[in-house]
Amino acid sequence: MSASAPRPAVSVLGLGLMGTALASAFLKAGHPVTVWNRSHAKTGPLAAQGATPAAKAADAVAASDLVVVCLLDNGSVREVFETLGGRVAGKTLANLTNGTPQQARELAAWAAEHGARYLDGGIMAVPHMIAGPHAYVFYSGDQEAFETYEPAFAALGGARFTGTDPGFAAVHDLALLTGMYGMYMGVLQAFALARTENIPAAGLAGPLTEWIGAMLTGIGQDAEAIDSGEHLTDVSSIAVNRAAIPNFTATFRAQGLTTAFFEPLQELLDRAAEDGHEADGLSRLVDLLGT
Ligand code: FVH
Repeated sequence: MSASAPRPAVSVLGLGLMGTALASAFLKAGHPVTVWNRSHAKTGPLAAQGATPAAKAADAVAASDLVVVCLLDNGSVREVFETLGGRVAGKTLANLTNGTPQQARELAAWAAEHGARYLDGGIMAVPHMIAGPHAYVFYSGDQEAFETYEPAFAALGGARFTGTDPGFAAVHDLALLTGMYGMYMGVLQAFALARTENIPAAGLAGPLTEWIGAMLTGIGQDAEAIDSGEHLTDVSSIAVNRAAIPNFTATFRAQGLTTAFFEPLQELLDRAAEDGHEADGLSRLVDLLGT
């Protein structure tokens, strides 16, 4: 977008922590912004920044061709969409609410039935990161709509189109958040163990951060193994990890902590070993995660 081109108007539905950050970023980038929230009081701070508050979702939708939606969940989105009905015709709905691929496909079908273009999105940022260098959003769905509004989406951070299947952004979002939740669960267990021996969390934070950072450098190698099916390792085998896990369960039990975190991992390692994969790396376990 050239410096002199007018910025398209954007309406933001949902002014929770994230919706407020999104609306504020659009305002700062020079877009005319209309905002709506179920509890009207939340429009106040954005109105003070220059946004136009709308009393009804339908009024906000009427104000802009691009409608960005960020609500608690896709059940709420569906409820709000149902109140709008045919008033979304001709609009682009960019729904950045966390949800499932199936919900995204259903909302895209609903939008198509009502004459709107639909983009689903997964926000890879927390509110204070929005518009900063590390924030980006996965999008999927109507490619023409994405290309039309890509310069506007740049106000939020990076914009990564993952495909025309509306469910793809949610798949990417959920995959990355799965990695995050796995990390958090591990970190919480680490703090819990340290606390049983009066090691303060602050004392563990530095080494834990360094260690997790070092381990993250292996993700690319794991990806190559998973895509090629070649899991033989010169780093750390199924056999050695299988031998180590009982040390964790024994220690956690002895310290009065639950061992539930380790049980699924132990079960996967046992199955991999029984299937003859003791010399493979942990990437092999991906093959055992089917239901
Ligand atoms: N906050 C974060 O760090 C994450 C980062 C990644 C993306 N997530 C997802 O973004 C969605 C919104 O999250 P949020 O943090 O803004 O959530 P809240 O501050 O709790 O705001 C929720 C808004 O949803 C409105 N709302 C709830 N139910 C309904 C409904 N039935 N009809 C209409 N609006 C509804 C709520 O309105 P109100 O309670 O203020 O009246 C808020 O505007 C979410 O999917 C995250 O997973 C955020």
